[in-house]
Amino acid sequence: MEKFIEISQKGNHPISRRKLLGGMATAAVAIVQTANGQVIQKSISQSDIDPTKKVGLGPGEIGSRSLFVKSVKKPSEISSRSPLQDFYGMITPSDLHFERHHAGVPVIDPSKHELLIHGLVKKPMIFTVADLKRFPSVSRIAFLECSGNFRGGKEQLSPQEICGLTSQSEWTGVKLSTIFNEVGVKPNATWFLAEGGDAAVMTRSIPIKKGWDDAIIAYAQNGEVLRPEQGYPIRLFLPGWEGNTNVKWLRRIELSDQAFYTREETSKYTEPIKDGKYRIFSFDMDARSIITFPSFPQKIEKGWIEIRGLAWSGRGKVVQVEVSVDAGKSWHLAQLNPPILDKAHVHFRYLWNWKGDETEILSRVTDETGYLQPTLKQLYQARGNEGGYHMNPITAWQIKRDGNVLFKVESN
Ligand SMILES: Nc1nc2c(c(=O)[nH]1)N[C@H]1C(S)=C(S)[C@@H](COP(=O)(O)O)O[C@H]1N2
Ligand SMILES: [Mo]
Repeated sequence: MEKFIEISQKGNHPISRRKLLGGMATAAVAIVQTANGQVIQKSISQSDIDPTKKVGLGPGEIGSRSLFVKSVKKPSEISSRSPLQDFYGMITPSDLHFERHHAGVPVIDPSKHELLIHGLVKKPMIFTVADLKRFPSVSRIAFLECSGNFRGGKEQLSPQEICGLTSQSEWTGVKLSTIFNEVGVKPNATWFLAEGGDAAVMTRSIPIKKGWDDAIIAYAQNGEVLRPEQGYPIRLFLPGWEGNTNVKWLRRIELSDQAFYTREETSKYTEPIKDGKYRIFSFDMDARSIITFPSFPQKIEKGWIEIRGLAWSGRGKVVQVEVSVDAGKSWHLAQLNPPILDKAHVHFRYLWNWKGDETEILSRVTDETGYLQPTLKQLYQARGNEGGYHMNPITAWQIKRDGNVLFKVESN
């Protein structure tokens, strides 16, 4: 405001206070209407942080996030979760991809890293990372989700805390089938072992069919080489399959005529089902959806709200997402934002006019196999309530009268 007076007086025309205020309304102050209908006076230049008054920082070697953005993964000792509630669209920024390491992130020099392929093959071979990059490349956008991706038990949980062990990237690499053709798979090979070069020496048995179908030896993610946390320099990527089978820091593949029954697939990554039985090799990630806005710890105001969320299926495409704004009594079709890709997170939205009443909002997805996302009760009925892996229940949010949003804890 002071600056404005200075400028006005430069021309040496004495001006009245009235004229000055009138002038300000056109030059430095605007009368505007806010989205909720209030009419206010808005100063156009905010003198203390006016970015038009000072040349900003020059270009950098790598980009950075705005100082005003506080999106973080909040790591625990064994994992860190994607802040799903902060995302727009379908891609997870690489630095916000969830992480799950069984023995930390190894430091691997790509010029020394090798992939050995042996067992039931005609020609056992070793590939360097450079060798792998000489084969025809493929890229595909798909999610990666840990099968331990569920947390509940209290109302103060965000989407990140409930199911932030899922993320989506564009993965680039060479098809495993291309490499299979190179080494020549023997006809009696039915499984292969994938082994990682970390301190956990993660090993998993994978049916050979998945290797021929759509497995990728990935060396890049979202346009750049893999991040160390995601398996640099190479990882196995199995679209739609439980995170654990996507072996990072991949160093060995052994083809066999049977499964290997490794530690990870026997002591872990098996789920209790009824009557004291367990199921093993449950690879497909079941369809799931979650509303990410509004969600805890956000607060909403009355009026039109775009309910937003993510839906995905490890068995194919999402065909529909339904949203309920009356605690599950009635369901409405949500809009799916294209592209709707196979085994990929899809962004959905549903317009809702919140009148201020207490209610619950929920989403449920159906995938192309006809599978409908179950309730927690249904999951417990089918498998007993020991919890375990592959929990994909419908998530409900309680909307309080004051606009606060809380996770709906369900009893078994
Ligand atoms: N070598 C190796 N591969 C691994 C793991 C590991 O600890 N070591 N963790 C697995 C688990 S349990 C999951 S959920 C995914 C996580 O992948 P991300 O950290 O890239 O999100 O990698 C899998 N691959
Ligand atoms: Mo996992």
